Amino acid sequence: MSDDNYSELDKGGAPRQTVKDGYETMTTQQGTPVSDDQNHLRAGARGPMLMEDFHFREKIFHFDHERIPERVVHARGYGAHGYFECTDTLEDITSADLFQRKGEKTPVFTRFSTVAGNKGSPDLARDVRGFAVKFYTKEGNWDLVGNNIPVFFIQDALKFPDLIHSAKAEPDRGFPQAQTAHDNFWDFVSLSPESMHMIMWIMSDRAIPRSLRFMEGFGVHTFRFVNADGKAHFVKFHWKPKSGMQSVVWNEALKINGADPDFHRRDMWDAIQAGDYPEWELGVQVFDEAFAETFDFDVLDATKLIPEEDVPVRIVGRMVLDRVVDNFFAETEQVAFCTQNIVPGIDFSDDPLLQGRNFSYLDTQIKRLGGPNFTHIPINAPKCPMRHFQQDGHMAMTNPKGRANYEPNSWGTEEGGPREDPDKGFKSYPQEVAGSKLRARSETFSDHYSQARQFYVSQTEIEQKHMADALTFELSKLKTVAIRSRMLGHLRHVDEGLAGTVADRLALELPDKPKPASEPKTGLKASDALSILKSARKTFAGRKLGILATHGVSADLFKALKSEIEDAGGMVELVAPEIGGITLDNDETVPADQKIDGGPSVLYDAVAVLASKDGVKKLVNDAPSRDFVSDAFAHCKYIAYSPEAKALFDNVGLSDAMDEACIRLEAPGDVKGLADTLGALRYWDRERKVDLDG
Ligand code: HDD
Repeated sequence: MSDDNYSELDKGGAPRQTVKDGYETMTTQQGTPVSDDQNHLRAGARGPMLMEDFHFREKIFHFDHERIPERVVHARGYGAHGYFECTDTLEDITSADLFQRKGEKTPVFTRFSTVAGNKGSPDLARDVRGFAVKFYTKEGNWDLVGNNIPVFFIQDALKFPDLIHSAKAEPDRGFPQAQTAHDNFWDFVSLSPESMHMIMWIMSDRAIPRSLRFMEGFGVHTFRFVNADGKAHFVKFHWKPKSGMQSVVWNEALKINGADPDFHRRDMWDAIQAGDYPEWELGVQVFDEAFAETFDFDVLDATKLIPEEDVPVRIVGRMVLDRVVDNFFAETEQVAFCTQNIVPGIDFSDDPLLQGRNFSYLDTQIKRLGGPNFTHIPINAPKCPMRHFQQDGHMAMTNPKGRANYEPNSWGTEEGGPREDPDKGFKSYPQEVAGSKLRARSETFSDHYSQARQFYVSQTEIEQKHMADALTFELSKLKTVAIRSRMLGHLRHVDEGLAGTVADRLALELPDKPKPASEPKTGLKASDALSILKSARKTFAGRKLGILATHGVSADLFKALKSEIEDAGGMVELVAPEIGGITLDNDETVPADQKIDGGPSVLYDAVAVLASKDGVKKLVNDAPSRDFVSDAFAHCKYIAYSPEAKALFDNVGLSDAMDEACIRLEAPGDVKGLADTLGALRYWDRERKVDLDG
């Protein structure tokens, strides 16, 4: 801003901007124009404050009340707007309006989150990610409040407070933040064998996604689809990312949390702003009572999934997120998801976790948003007509007109307000219900290990290694050795090899296996869909290459590299010793996106180092430049480099280690096909060589 924008100086000497500079008039919340927003009203220039200063009081009062309670779980989140497009109609299976017409779009708002950390915690915690979608359908809002993992820790909602208390910071010391690597969490789960399947998932790379754009989502529970004839099917919901799944490695996650704690939200914001809209396919697994009866597990048990090999996922639509929020608080913070929000054609099942959730979400919104009218907040309001006789309450914004606030009434169709629609109105599926009133867990929920094992054996060797690493890391943080040991007992039911590896690394004897509630099933087949790497889509689209470059590098090579990546739908950032950028060998200047201290290689999916002979001399002694290459190497990334840059690799001791994923670029032509190669995303063969526990 130029100094011309100041019309006068305050008495204190500070420049003052006023309406004379072309700005709009500032007012109080009451619309009263403000003459001075720099000094409160006082008795004499050096005297005490006067209570009558309504502008001061209003401004400070409002500031004092800016915060609302953060969500008790999933406090840290990031949301975006978009649409759902129906690509395959489901009219034979559900009457839900959004699935009736191919090509029709329904607006959505989606919020992703971590579970355990508070609002200000880092994005790359090892944690489940929330994946909550609000569909603004023509027949009301449908909230599909899921996670990026298809199963859950517990079977009964009554245990949710215990689970969450154990996972969050310990109550006496107030730490650790956003981590499960502490005694309370592992104490609880090791005493709750039903958690073992979920434990395998959170110890896998699913819990450290590279981007919110590169993860799957799941409705988790079994729901019901009901068609126009009242016939019901069971359904499970799946979100599949268009760009495929991708995760980081743990050492990288730790460093990203330091380099950019907002890594995931920034990535989402940047992608949408760049027009590279994140996209997922919506798939459904539809099955009937007959399948449910013959399936090995109870479909009402949220600690179990149905392998895609048993019931294929039918793709019925796609979700595109194409608009960032205008205001984070108004939209992302105030959005209120409720599992109870369903629409005609969709219904609940008797899953005891889902039934309990249906109470909790509405209840929590009242606390968080301050009253029963949170549905009047624009982000929560349906986009279809709303007509009812509910009235008043705190902050009522949309209020009925006329005298009718009850029914039946005698005021006729013009003034008498709305009435029920017996044909199209929501009807619960008329399921037969019988049984004694009791507190009990069905025996069909008692197998806690079989699917944990199935998940483990479905992984590639490198993914299994990551799980052993994660378990070792987490358990190594416990102060109580007995809890470590108890977990090893459970792991023996999952896989003896895994239990043995973790026991060795913790220097513990393997304990006896705990007695299972029911004998685990043997012989469940591996399911490829459960592995990130087996379902890889091999593309660099939507990924980012970080080029560390110095003055004097070849303009032709630099430009060829940039085009190769951008033409493949990737992004490129220039990292340079100075933020002013670099001058290429044709004297052209390119501004840097990051100064090297602020652009470590952990922020990129692959890296390149381009240096001139003189330039590289600077890099070899620079700690951030040295970390840039040694981290990229240790994190199994693809690394392209110009011949002059090799000195940097030699200097950090990598000269003999360079492998086929270190790609030498001598001339511009060498970049041809590089984007395809980088589509593999990591060169996992390297990992065993760079890891003590290899
Ligand atoms: Fe929950 C928030 C997902 C079990 C109680 N949950 C919340 C959010 C997600 C989930 C994504 C954040 C929504 C947003 O972005 O605003 N929760 C799940 C999944 C579960 C699950 C996939 C198991 C399948 N949750 C669960 C249980 C209970 C709750 C069993 C309680 C009985 N969850 C809540 C809550 C939250 C919440 C306390 C906190 C903030 C909010 O609701 O809006 O009501």
